[in-house]
Amino acid sequence: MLRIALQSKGRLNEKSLALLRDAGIAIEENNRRLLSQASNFPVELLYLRDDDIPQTVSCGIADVGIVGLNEVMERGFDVEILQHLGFGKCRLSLAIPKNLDYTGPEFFNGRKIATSYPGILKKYFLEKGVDCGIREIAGSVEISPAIGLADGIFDIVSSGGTLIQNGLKEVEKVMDSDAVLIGTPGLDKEKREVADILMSRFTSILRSKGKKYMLVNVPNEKIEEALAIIPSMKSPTLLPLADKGWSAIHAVVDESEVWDKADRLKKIGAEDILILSMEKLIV
Ligand code: PRT
Ligand code: ZN
Repeated sequence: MLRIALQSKGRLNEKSLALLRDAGIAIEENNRRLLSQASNFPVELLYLRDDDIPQTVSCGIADVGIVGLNEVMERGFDVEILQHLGFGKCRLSLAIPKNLDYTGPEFFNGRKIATSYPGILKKYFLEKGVDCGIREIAGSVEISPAIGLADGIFDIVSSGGTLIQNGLKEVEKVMDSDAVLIGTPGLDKEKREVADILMSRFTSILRSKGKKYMLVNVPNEKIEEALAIIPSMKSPTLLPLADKGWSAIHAVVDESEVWDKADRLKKIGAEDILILSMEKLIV
Protein backbone atom coordinates (compact mmCIF):
# COMPACT_ATOMS: atom_id res chain seq x y z
CA MET A 1 0.00 0.00 0.00
CA LEU A 2 1.43 3.37 -1.06
CA ARG A 3 0.31 6.39 0.96
CA ILE A 4 -0.01 9.60 -1.07
CA ALA A 5 -0.18 12.98 0.66
CA LEU A 6 -2.10 15.70 -1.15
CA GLN A 7 -3.48 19.13 -0.37
CA SER A 8 -6.84 18.87 1.45
CA LYS A 9 -8.13 22.12 -0.03
CA GLY A 10 -6.64 24.98 -1.98
CA ARG A 11 -5.21 25.49 -5.42
CA LEU A 12 -3.60 22.08 -5.90
CA ASN A 13 -6.36 19.91 -4.43
CA GLU A 14 -8.64 19.56 -7.43
CA LYS A 15 -5.90 19.09 -9.99
CA SER A 16 -4.11 16.52 -7.83
CA LEU A 17 -7.33 14.51 -7.52
CA ALA A 18 -8.06 14.90 -11.24
CA LEU A 19 -4.61 13.58 -12.11
CA LEU A 20 -5.07 10.54 -9.87
CA ARG A 21 -8.52 9.86 -11.33
CA ASP A 22 -7.13 10.26 -14.85
CA ALA A 23 -4.53 7.66 -13.92
CA GLY A 24 -7.40 5.24 -13.29
CA ILE A 25 -7.44 5.43 -9.51
CA ALA A 26 -10.94 5.23 -8.07
CA ILE A 27 -11.20 7.83 -5.31
CA GLU A 28 -14.30 8.37 -3.22
CA GLU A 29 -16.14 11.65 -3.82
CA ASN A 30 -16.15 12.55 -0.12
CA ASN A 31 -12.64 13.65 0.78
CA ARG A 32 -13.56 15.26 4.09
CA ARG A 33 -11.83 12.43 5.89
CA LEU A 34 -8.10 12.68 6.59
CA LEU A 35 -7.36 9.29 5.07
CA SER A 36 -9.14 7.39 2.30
CA GLN A 37 -8.37 4.29 0.27
CA ALA A 38 -8.67 3.75 -3.44
CA SER A 39 -10.94 0.84 -4.27
CA ASN A 40 -9.00 -0.49 -7.28
CA PHE A 41 -5.33 0.26 -6.67
CA PRO A 42 -3.01 -0.24 -3.67
CA VAL A 43 -2.90 3.41 -2.64
CA GLU A 44 -4.40 5.47 0.15
CA LEU A 45 -4.73 9.24 0.25
CA LEU A 46 -3.74 11.45 3.16
CA TYR A 47 -5.22 14.96 2.97
CA LEU A 48 -3.03 17.68 4.51
CA ARG A 49 -2.18 21.38 4.38
CA ASP A 50 0.45 21.86 1.71
CA ASP A 51 2.93 23.26 4.28
CA ASP A 52 3.00 19.88 6.03
CA ILE A 53 3.45 17.66 2.98
CA PRO A 54 7.28 17.85 2.58
CA GLN A 55 7.93 16.90 6.21
CA THR A 56 5.31 14.15 6.19
CA VAL A 57 6.93 12.60 3.12
CA SER A 58 10.47 13.16 4.36
CA CYS A 59 9.88 11.18 7.55
CA GLY A 60 7.90 8.44 5.80
CA ILE A 61 4.43 9.05 7.29
CA ALA A 62 3.38 9.41 3.65
CA ASP A 63 5.41 7.61 0.98
CA VAL A 64 4.85 10.15 -1.78
CA GLY A 65 3.16 13.54 -1.99
CA ILE A 66 1.92 16.11 -4.46
CA VAL A 67 2.97 19.66 -3.55
CA GLY A 68 4.33 22.86 -5.08
CA LEU A 69 8.09 22.87 -5.67
CA ASN A 70 8.15 26.21 -3.82
CA GLU A 71 7.01 24.47 -0.61
CA VAL A 72 9.58 21.71 -1.05
CA MET A 73 12.43 24.21 -1.48
CA GLU A 74 11.24 26.43 1.37
CA ARG A 75 10.87 23.65 3.92
CA GLY A 76 14.23 22.08 3.02
CA PHE A 77 13.31 18.55 4.14
CA ASP A 78 15.09 15.59 2.62
CA VAL A 79 12.74 14.28 -0.09
CA GLU A 80 13.24 12.88 -3.56
CA ILE A 81 11.68 14.90 -6.39
CA LEU A 82 10.23 12.09 -8.50
CA GLN A 83 8.32 13.94 -11.21
CA HIS A 84 7.22 17.41 -12.32
CA LEU A 85 3.46 17.36 -12.87
CA GLY A 86 3.09 20.54 -14.93
CA PHE A 87 0.14 22.12 -13.09
CA GLY A 88 0.11 24.81 -10.38
CA LYS A 89 2.67 26.72 -12.40
CA CYS A 90 3.91 29.96 -10.85
CA ARG A 91 7.12 31.78 -10.01
CA LEU A 92 8.63 33.29 -6.89
CA SER A 93 9.67 36.85 -7.53
CA LEU A 94 10.87 40.01 -5.88
CA ALA A 95 8.64 43.04 -6.43
CA ILE A 96 8.96 46.70 -5.44
CA PRO A 97 6.70 49.78 -5.67
CA LYS A 98 6.31 50.59 -9.35
CA ASN A 99 7.56 54.17 -9.05
CA LEU A 100 11.02 53.14 -7.77
CA ASP A 101 13.98 52.71 -10.13
CA TYR A 102 15.43 49.22 -10.01
CA THR A 103 19.17 48.95 -10.43
CA GLY A 104 19.78 45.21 -9.89
CA PRO A 105 19.95 42.91 -6.82
CA GLU A 106 22.15 45.45 -4.95
CA PHE A 107 19.00 47.62 -4.80
CA PHE A 108 17.95 45.44 -1.86
CA ASN A 109 21.02 46.23 0.28
CA GLY A 110 19.84 47.74 3.56
CA ARG A 111 16.14 47.32 2.68
CA LYS A 112 13.39 45.15 4.15
CA ILE A 113 11.42 42.55 2.23
CA ALA A 114 8.20 40.88 3.39
CA THR A 115 7.65 37.23 2.48
CA SER A 116 6.20 33.87 3.45
CA TYR A 117 9.26 32.23 1.86
CA PRO A 118 12.20 33.41 4.02
CA GLY A 119 14.29 30.28 3.41
CA ILE A 120 14.41 30.58 -0.38
CA LEU A 121 14.94 34.35 -0.17
CA LYS A 122 17.78 34.11 2.37
CA LYS A 123 19.60 31.67 0.11
CA TYR A 124 19.10 33.92 -2.92
CA PHE A 125 20.45 37.03 -1.15
CA LEU A 126 23.40 35.02 0.18
CA GLU A 127 24.27 33.90 -3.36
CA LYS A 128 24.01 37.47 -4.64
CA GLY A 129 25.98 38.89 -1.70
CA VAL A 130 23.10 41.18 -0.77
CA ASP A 131 22.47 42.26 2.83
CA CYS A 132 18.71 42.65 3.08
CA GLY A 133 16.34 42.36 6.04
CA ILE A 134 13.62 39.71 5.77
CA ARG A 135 10.26 40.14 7.46
CA GLU A 136 8.39 36.85 7.58
CA ILE A 137 4.62 37.18 7.38
CA ALA A 138 2.00 34.51 6.84
CA GLY A 139 -0.41 36.13 4.38
CA SER A 140 -1.37 39.25 2.39
CA VAL A 141 2.29 39.88 1.70
CA GLU A 142 1.42 42.15 -1.22
CA ILE A 143 0.05 44.95 0.97
CA SER A 144 3.26 45.22 3.06
CA PRO A 145 4.92 48.10 1.13
CA ALA A 146 1.72 50.20 1.10
CA ILE A 147 1.34 49.97 4.89
CA GLY A 148 5.01 50.66 5.54
CA LEU A 149 5.89 47.15 6.72
CA ALA A 150 8.54 46.56 4.06
CA ASP A 151 10.23 48.14 1.03
CA GLY A 152 9.27 45.29 -1.27
CA ILE A 153 7.94 41.75 -1.31
CA PHE A 154 9.01 38.27 -2.31
CA ASP A 155 5.97 36.19 -3.25
CA ILE A 156 4.27 33.82 -5.65
CA VAL A 157 3.35 35.41 -8.98
CA SER A 158 1.16 33.81 -11.58
CA SER A 159 -0.61 36.26 -13.91
CA GLY A 160 0.97 39.29 -12.20
CA GLY A 161 -2.48 40.79 -11.53
CA THR A 162 -2.05 40.92 -7.74
CA LEU A 163 1.19 42.91 -8.08
CA ILE A 164 -0.43 45.43 -10.44
CA GLN A 165 -3.44 45.84 -8.14
CA ASN A 166 -1.08 46.71 -5.31
CA GLY A 167 1.07 49.17 -7.25
CA LEU A 168 4.06 46.83 -7.42
CA LYS A 169 6.34 45.69 -10.23
CA GLU A 170 8.20 42.39 -10.56
CA VAL A 171 11.95 42.99 -10.71
CA GLU A 172 13.63 39.58 -10.16
CA LYS A 173 12.37 36.06 -10.73
CA VAL A 174 14.09 33.80 -8.22
CA MET A 175 12.54 30.43 -9.14
CA ASP A 176 9.87 28.73 -11.24
CA SER A 177 7.53 26.31 -9.56
CA ASP A 178 4.96 23.68 -10.47
CA ALA A 179 3.36 20.80 -8.62
CA VAL A 180 5.80 17.93 -8.10
CA LEU A 181 5.53 14.35 -6.97
CA ILE A 182 7.94 13.88 -4.07
CA GLY A 183 8.94 10.65 -2.39
CA THR A 184 10.49 9.43 0.85
CA PRO A 185 14.19 8.74 0.17
CA GLY A 186 14.81 4.98 -0.15
CA LEU A 187 11.24 3.66 -0.53
CA ASP A 188 11.11 -0.13 -0.15
CA LYS A 189 10.80 -2.30 -3.26
CA GLU A 190 7.08 -2.95 -3.00
CA LYS A 191 6.20 0.73 -2.59
CA ARG A 192 8.64 1.78 -5.27
CA GLU A 193 6.91 -0.58 -7.71
CA VAL A 194 3.52 1.02 -7.04
CA ALA A 195 5.10 4.50 -7.31
CA ASP A 196 6.70 3.53 -10.64
CA ILE A 197 3.34 2.42 -12.08
CA LEU A 198 1.80 5.68 -10.91
CA MET A 199 4.61 7.73 -12.46
CA SER A 200 4.39 5.93 -15.77
CA ARG A 201 0.63 6.61 -15.88
CA PHE A 202 1.27 10.27 -15.05
CA THR A 203 3.84 10.40 -17.87
CA SER A 204 1.26 9.08 -20.34
CA ILE A 205 -1.22 11.73 -19.26
CA LEU A 206 1.36 14.53 -19.40
CA ARG A 207 2.56 13.42 -22.85
CA SER A 208 -0.92 13.70 -24.33
CA LYS A 209 -1.32 17.28 -23.06
CA GLY A 210 -1.32 19.76 -25.94
CA LYS A 211 -1.38 16.97 -28.53
CA LYS A 212 -3.95 16.11 -31.20
CA TYR A 213 -4.45 13.04 -33.33
CA MET A 214 -4.49 13.83 -37.04
CA LEU A 215 -5.88 11.65 -39.83
CA VAL A 216 -5.41 12.78 -43.40
CA ASN A 217 -5.97 11.24 -46.83
CA VAL A 218 -3.26 11.91 -49.41
CA PRO A 219 -2.64 10.83 -53.01
CA ASN A 220 0.12 8.19 -52.98
CA GLU A 221 2.52 10.35 -55.00
CA LYS A 222 2.28 13.03 -52.29
CA ILE A 223 3.02 10.75 -49.31
CA GLU A 224 6.63 11.86 -48.96
CA GLU A 225 5.76 15.53 -49.06
CA ALA A 226 2.97 14.97 -46.53
CA LEU A 227 5.30 13.08 -44.19
CA ALA A 228 7.72 15.99 -44.28
CA ILE A 229 4.90 18.24 -43.06
CA ILE A 230 3.77 15.85 -40.30
CA PRO A 231 6.82 14.72 -38.37
CA SER A 232 5.86 11.88 -36.09
CA MET A 233 7.03 10.44 -32.78
CA LYS A 234 8.36 7.34 -34.48
CA SER A 235 7.07 6.46 -37.89
CA PRO A 236 3.54 7.65 -38.73
CA THR A 237 0.89 5.04 -39.53
CA LEU A 238 0.27 4.75 -43.25
CA LEU A 239 -2.81 2.84 -44.47
CA PRO A 240 -3.94 2.23 -48.05
CA LEU A 241 -7.48 3.42 -48.80
CA ALA A 242 -10.08 1.37 -50.68
CA ASP A 243 -9.92 4.11 -53.30
CA LYS A 244 -6.78 3.08 -55.28
CA GLY A 245 -4.00 5.63 -55.43
CA TRP A 246 -4.80 7.14 -52.00
CA SER A 247 -3.49 6.49 -48.49
CA ALA A 248 -4.37 7.65 -44.99
CA ILE A 249 -1.72 9.01 -42.65
CA HIS A 250 -2.32 8.94 -38.89
CA ALA A 251 -0.02 10.98 -36.65
CA VAL A 252 0.20 12.78 -33.30
CA VAL A 253 0.83 16.50 -33.67
CA ASP A 254 1.19 19.50 -31.36
CA GLU A 255 -2.10 21.32 -30.93
CA SER A 256 -0.39 24.64 -31.64
CA GLU A 257 0.67 23.40 -35.09
CA VAL A 258 -2.58 21.78 -36.19
CA TRP A 259 -3.88 24.63 -38.38
CA ASP A 260 -0.55 25.33 -40.02
CA LYS A 261 -0.08 21.66 -40.89
CA ALA A 262 -3.66 21.29 -42.14
CA ASP A 263 -3.25 24.31 -44.45
CA ARG A 264 0.03 22.99 -45.86
CA LEU A 265 -1.42 19.50 -46.35
CA LYS A 266 -4.42 20.91 -48.23
CA LYS A 267 -2.05 22.80 -50.52
CA ILE A 268 -0.36 19.59 -51.65
CA GLY A 269 -3.72 17.94 -52.36
CA ALA A 270 -4.58 16.22 -49.09
CA GLU A 271 -8.28 15.70 -48.32
CA ASP A 272 -10.53 14.81 -45.38
CA ILE A 273 -8.30 16.06 -42.62
CA LEU A 274 -9.64 14.85 -39.30
CA ILE A 275 -8.35 16.21 -35.98
CA LEU A 276 -9.21 14.23 -32.85
CA SER A 277 -8.44 14.97 -29.23
CA MET A 278 -6.00 12.70 -27.47
CA GLU A 279 -6.69 11.26 -24.08
CA LYS A 280 -3.61 9.27 -23.22
CA LEU A 281 -0.34 8.53 -24.92
CA ILE A 282 1.10 5.31 -23.59
CA VAL A 283 4.50 4.37 -24.98
O1 PRT B 1 -4.30 25.69 3.08
P1 PRT B 1 -2.96 25.34 2.53
O2 PRT B 1 -1.81 25.72 3.44
O3 PRT B 1 -2.91 23.89 2.08
O4 PRT B 1 -2.82 26.19 1.16
P2 PRT B 1 -2.11 27.59 0.89
O5 PRT B 1 -3.12 28.66 1.12
O6 PRT B 1 -0.79 27.68 1.59
O7 PRT B 1 -1.73 27.46 -0.66
P3 PRT B 1 -2.62 27.67 -1.96
O8 PRT B 1 -3.71 26.66 -2.03
O9 PRT B 1 -2.98 29.12 -2.14
O10 PRT B 1 -1.51 27.35 -3.07
C1 PRT B 1 -0.93 26.08 -3.17
C2 PRT B 1 0.18 26.12 -4.19
O11 PRT B 1 -0.33 26.53 -5.47
C3 PRT B 1 1.31 27.09 -3.95
O12 PRT B 1 2.23 26.65 -2.98
C4 PRT B 1 1.94 27.20 -5.32
O13 PRT B 1 2.81 26.11 -5.54
C5 PRT B 1 0.73 27.03 -6.27
N1 PRT B 1 0.28 28.29 -6.91
C6 PRT B 1 0.16 28.47 -8.26
C7 PRT B 1 -0.09 29.45 -6.32
C8 PRT B 1 -0.43 30.34 -7.35
N2 PRT B 1 -0.27 29.70 -8.54
C9 PRT B 1 -0.87 31.69 -7.00
N3 PRT B 1 -1.14 32.47 -7.90
N4 PRT B 1 -0.17 29.82 -5.02
C10 PRT B 1 -0.59 31.06 -4.71
N5 PRT B 1 -0.91 32.02 -5.64
C11 PRT B 1 -1.32 33.36 -5.07
C12 PRT B 1 -0.14 34.20 -4.61
O14 PRT B 1 0.14 33.95 -3.26
C13 PRT B 1 -0.60 35.64 -4.83
O15 PRT B 1 -1.36 36.08 -3.74
O16 PRT B 1 -1.95 34.13 -6.05
C14 PRT B 1 -1.51 35.49 -6.00
C15 PRT B 1 -0.76 35.86 -7.25
O17 PRT B 1 -1.47 35.49 -8.38
P4 PRT B 1 -1.53 36.44 -9.67
O18 PRT B 1 -2.19 35.58 -10.72
O19 PRT B 1 -2.33 37.63 -9.33
O20 PRT B 1 -0.10 36.79 -10.04
ZN1 ZN C 1 0.03 26.46 2.84
